[in-house]
Amino acid sequence: MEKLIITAAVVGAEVTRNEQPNIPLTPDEIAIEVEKAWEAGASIAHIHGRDLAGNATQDVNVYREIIEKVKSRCDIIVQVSTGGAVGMTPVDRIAPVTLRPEMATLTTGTVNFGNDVFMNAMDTVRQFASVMKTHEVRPEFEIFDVGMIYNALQIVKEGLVEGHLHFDFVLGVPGAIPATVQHLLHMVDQLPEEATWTVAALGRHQLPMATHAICLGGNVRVGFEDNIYYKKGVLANSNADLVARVVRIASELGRDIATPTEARRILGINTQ
Ligand code: KMH
Ligand code: ZN
Repeated sequence: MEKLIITAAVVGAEVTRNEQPNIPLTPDEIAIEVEKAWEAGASIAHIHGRDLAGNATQDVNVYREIIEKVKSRCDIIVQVSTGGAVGMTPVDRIAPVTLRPEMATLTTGTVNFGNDVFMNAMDTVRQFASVMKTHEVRPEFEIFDVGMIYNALQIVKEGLVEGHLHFDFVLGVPGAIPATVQHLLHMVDQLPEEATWTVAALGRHQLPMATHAICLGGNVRVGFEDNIYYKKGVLANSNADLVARVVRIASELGRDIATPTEARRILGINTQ
């Protein structure tokens, strides 16, 4: 099996400091939190921006500051969000890709998101893929339900995404596909043979689904964006604690952890 790529989704767009007092919000806090997650074994940092009030923003200047601060501390792969928060315009959402981070997320379909709708019409998906291609940013397909895999494969067929294909299965969002082993196996079955995949499961599903992914040869995303607890009723002290636990489980199961350099090779990220 390939080495395990761990993504740390340290901030997200939705979690507040009231809900998780240790969530990083400012660029400095995010960079420090990412460095700790990297030290614990993460090779990708999935990043969202927050403004001075702590609300989600896709402001290029905020992302620029975060990326510069992260890169001054560690060599982790920075993956910017193009999902942003529900209700943002496509123009705002795609803006951080112009900074040419190594990776960006690309959600390939519309889905209910709790009481909201996370809009991703195919025209928007195509436009985002095209901007990523122009800026040589490797997409990670964010897959909230099975049909989104086929939308991703469709834009690959259209030539809008080239090279290695990497999918992130986001399981357990209310309104999207639930976090079960049966659903995970079915989704993995739909992928082209050479594609790689990660599981990002929400809340109490994060740890069991991560463990399944380790066993199945997939990769793992943990962090406050998806889960703020360490165990039932106990908030996590840091994103790094969640990463460190995955490293320990992987070690017990005999799966080595990928460094960022190894993750770049596995994901076909251009290092020139
Ligand atoms: N905040 C969600 C609506 C992504 O980062 O690309 C979308 C999201 C996905 O978080
Ligand atoms: Zn995100």
